[in-house]
Amino acid sequence: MTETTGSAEEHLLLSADTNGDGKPDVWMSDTTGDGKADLYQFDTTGDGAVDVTIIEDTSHDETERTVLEGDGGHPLPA
Ligand SMILES: [Ca+2]
Ligand SMILES: [Ca+2]
Repeated sequence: MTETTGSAEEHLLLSADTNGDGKPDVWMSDTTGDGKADLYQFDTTGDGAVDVTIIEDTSHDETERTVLEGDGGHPLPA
């Protein structure tokens, strides 16, 4: 596992290749430093670039997920 580009407070926990083309398309990162993933990024188009970014806020009783970028899982029109 290699550290990707990103700010110092953003730690990549896991990346996965879900469609078998050798390029990761799912990334899980910890932005709060507690060791638990709270930033999820997905490449829905298979070009290796992130299309959907979801951040998770676990500071409340109910986990809140906010889509920062993209539409939550559907490929964006080219
Ligand atoms: Ca892939
Ligand atoms: Ca993409």
